[in-house]
Amino acid sequence: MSSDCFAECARRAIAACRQIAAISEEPDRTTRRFLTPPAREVQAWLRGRMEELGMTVHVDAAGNLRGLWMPSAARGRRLILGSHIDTVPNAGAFDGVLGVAMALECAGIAQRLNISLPIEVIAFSEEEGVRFAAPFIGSRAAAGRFDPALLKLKDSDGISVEEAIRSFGLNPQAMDQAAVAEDALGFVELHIEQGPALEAEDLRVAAVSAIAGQSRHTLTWTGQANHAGTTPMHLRRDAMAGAAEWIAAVESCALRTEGLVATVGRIEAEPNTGNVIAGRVRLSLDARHVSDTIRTVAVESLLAQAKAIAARRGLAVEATRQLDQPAVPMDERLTAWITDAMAAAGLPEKVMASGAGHDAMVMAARLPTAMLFVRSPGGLSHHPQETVREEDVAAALAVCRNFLERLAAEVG
Ligand code: HGY
Ligand code: MN
Ligand code: MN
Repeated sequence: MSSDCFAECARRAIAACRQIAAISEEPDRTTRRFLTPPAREVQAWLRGRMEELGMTVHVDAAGNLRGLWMPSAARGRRLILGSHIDTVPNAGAFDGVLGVAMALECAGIAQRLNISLPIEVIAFSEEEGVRFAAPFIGSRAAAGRFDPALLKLKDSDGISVEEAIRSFGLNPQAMDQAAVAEDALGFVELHIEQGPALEAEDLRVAAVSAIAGQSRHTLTWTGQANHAGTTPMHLRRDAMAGAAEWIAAVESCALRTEGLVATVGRIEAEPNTGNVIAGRVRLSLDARHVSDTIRTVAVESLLAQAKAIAARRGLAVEATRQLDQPAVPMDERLTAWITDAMAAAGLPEKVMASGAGHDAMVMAARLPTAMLFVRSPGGLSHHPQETVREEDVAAALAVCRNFLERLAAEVG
């Protein structure tokens, strides 16, 4: 295949992402949560592309859309490619969806080159964890690691995961059938880097060595709501001031701990009005590091600091954990084949850790798993100006072609 062919495939993948970005819960920005109506529209759009590729298509009990191309000459063991189609609020067009669009291009490239390798493409239903504060629902099911307790979680409208699955026309009791074939050759996730590293080195693509571990908590600070004008400062139990002191502590802990990132991205105050001292504040903690020990020690220290700040201020603080996801190394053999494929495409064999979480970190529990990153211009992601360059996507697809041929040759 010529470079023009890869450029054409890249243009098609980027155009798909931009069209899908317009399918949203909100009129003027991209927001697409787990099993909402826009998710069904995106599935219909992708199903069309899968059927054009001659794939057999189904939606599993967790709402993952799955297309399987089984070449007649193939003997059965498949490669699984994919990523997620849900988004954060006010998202960009490429986080997750580019991985699905590129996976479909890979299937087309394999067909064009008669690479006799069965390929299953999965569009995971839920990676971000926005609707139910529980990420990776789709890939947990695909990895055979679905926890039935997830079915009970409720969204802000009081709808449970179980009800959301049923109203999408799916059977939550069939979750076991969502697990991917255990004899699959492996899972590879194509994804934007979502950070500044590749741009800083002026590189188009990178393989991934490991995905950082993640801790996600919600902390609820409780004080005493009172009149902002009549309550003397020394008589206050101000939940907002206590939370603010802790948020500053979170930032300084991350600044002094090499490789740690920690974020308070969400805050809700009650009664959330200017002339009332906040009686209750609920906020999020997201902490990540490639070392699980450093991450867990830092989180424990931050939770202890929260208790100390609350005690000194006469507040109560309660922490609930949503996620304790260990760091996950990628499969060395698949990653070596990817870096070989990069070299064969004339690209530097860059390998880097991922600060962002991905479905790959869940799928790795079931299959040999690897990732290929595409540069994020401006290092921007989880933002409407998230973008990619056509020539980087084309380069990544040339790497994929080399990788597919290597995999087919290795499995014979
Ligand atoms: O938050 C993450 O790391 C991913 O984008 N869901
Ligand atoms: Mn994301
Ligand atoms: Mn993502």
